[in-house]
Amino acid sequence: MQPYEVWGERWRACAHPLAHQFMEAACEKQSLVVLAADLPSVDGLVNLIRQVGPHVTALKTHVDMVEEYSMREWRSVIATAQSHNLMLFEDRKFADIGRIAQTQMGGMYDIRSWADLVTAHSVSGPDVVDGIAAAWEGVQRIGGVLLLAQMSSRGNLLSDDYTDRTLEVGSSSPHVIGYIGNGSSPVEIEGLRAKAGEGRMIWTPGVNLSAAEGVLGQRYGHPGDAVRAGSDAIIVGSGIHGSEDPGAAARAYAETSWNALLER
Ligand code: S5P
Repeated sequence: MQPYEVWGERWRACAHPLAHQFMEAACEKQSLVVLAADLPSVDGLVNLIRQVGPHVTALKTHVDMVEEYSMREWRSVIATAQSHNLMLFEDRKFADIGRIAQTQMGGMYDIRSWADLVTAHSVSGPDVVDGIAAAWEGVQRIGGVLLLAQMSSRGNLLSDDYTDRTLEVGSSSPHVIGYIGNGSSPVEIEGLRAKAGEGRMIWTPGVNLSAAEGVLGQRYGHPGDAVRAGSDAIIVGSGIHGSEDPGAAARAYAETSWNALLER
C-alpha cells in the first residue's frame, strides 16, 4: 500500500518533509513505533538498536543521560540507527528563550548536527522554536520540532488552556511538525486531534501493552487505543527495553500500532 492510501488526509495535509519521511518509513516497516532508548551506555544503546531496528521507525534519545559521553562514541549510535533507517529524535525538551535554545542545539552534544527532530516546551513562547530552527539552518540541515501539548505524567501542569496556546504556536510555525500528546488517555488524544486538525502529527508516550502504571507517576494506556484516538506514533520505552526479549516486544508493538492505523 502507498503511504497516501494508508495515511489519508494526514499525508496530504502535513507539509513538513520529515512528516512524510516518517509516514513512508512507517509503511515500509509496518510500524508506528518510536523507540524511547532510555539507557545510560553507548554499548547498551547500540545493542538495543540492533535487536529492534527492523521493527521501529524512529529512535528517541536523551543524550544527556549517557554516562561517559563522547561525540566519537555517540557516532556509533547514530550510525547503527541510520543503518536501520531510523529517524533521530532527541527528546531535549527545550524550554528557554530563543537565543539560548539556539546555542543549546550546539554545545557538547551538538544536537543540531545529528538530530532530525527535537521536543520543546512552549512555556517560554514561540521564539524557542525559531531558536531551534536557526540552529539547524546554521549547519544547513532540516529538522522538525514536536511541542509538548500534553504530558503523560500524573499531576502535570499542562492545562487545556496551555494546550490551546501551544497549538496556536504550532499551527503558525512551519518548523513545528507536530505535538506530544498524552498516550495514556484516548479521550485526551481525541481532544487534541480535534483541535490540531490533520496538518500536524501527534506522537504519544505513556503507552504499554501490559502495564497501567509506570514508576514515579508515569501513566500508561493501550497503544492500539492511542492510535485509534488519533496518535500517529507511539513512543515506547520500558515496554521494549525493559522486556526480556526486546526484539519480540518491538515486533508486538509494531503489529499493534500498524493494525490500529489500518483500522483508523
Ligand atoms: O509526557 C511525556 C513526554 C515524553 S517525551 N511523557 C513521557 O514519558 N515522555 C518520554 O517518553 C519520556 O521522556 C520517556 O523517554 C518516554 C516514556 O518511556 P516509558 O519507559 O514510560 O515508555
